Amino acid sequence: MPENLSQIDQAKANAARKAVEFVESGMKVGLGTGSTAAWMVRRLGERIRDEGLQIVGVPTSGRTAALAREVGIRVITLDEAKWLDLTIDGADEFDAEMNLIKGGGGALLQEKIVATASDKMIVIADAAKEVAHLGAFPLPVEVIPFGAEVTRGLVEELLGAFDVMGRRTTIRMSGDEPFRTDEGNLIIDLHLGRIGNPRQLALMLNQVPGVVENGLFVDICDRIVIGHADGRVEVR
Ligand code: ABF
Repeated sequence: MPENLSQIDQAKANAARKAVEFVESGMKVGLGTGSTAAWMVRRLGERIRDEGLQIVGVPTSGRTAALAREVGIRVITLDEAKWLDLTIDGADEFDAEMNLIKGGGGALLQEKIVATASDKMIVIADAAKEVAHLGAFPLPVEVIPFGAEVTRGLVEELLGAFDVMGRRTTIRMSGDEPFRTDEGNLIIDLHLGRIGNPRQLALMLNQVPGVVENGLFVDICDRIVIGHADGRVEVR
């Protein structure tokens, strides 16, 4: 591991290292996206090189696929794998019930499909991502480009029926252009402050035509490995 890491990067790297202990030879592993997941992918590469660990990986983004190949992980598609033993991925927020907000990195759609197609999902995160109530982190909603402003209006209308603190929405940008996901879709970020009922909101958002998926992960995560700033790693 490189020296001079910030405390937060050290915490992410420690959590990733611990989670990779759950990976065994023969497994088909879902590979998450983001800076914490990148530590996990690199650690898997080390185990392949040093211990002869034999796995195949299904990446959740183009970025992760490139890194996985670079570190020597055999990459296959989800359809080739059919089902996965384990997915390890980061998160933007998690609560005591292991509900998550994901998608700050824009890869929530593939992340949710891959995690759902896995026997187990382990989240890796630094302790700062734990919250009493989800929602301080803007909730990403992936929408198709056709009629995106109309879809956004329908989402705002829907929010009126929910126990949330704020209802502002923004289209995610990348410089002067709307951000595009790996599937060519757009992301609407919902600035909710606090989400009273994540399960219900997750279900209802996906009922809006034009919405492809949302970043609330409810009943998907089985275990969370938390890296603390003082070097401790906690497994829940
Ligand atoms: C992915 O990466 C996303 O779902 C989440 O948005 C993000 C977390 O990023 P990081 O690990 O860089 O904080 O897991």
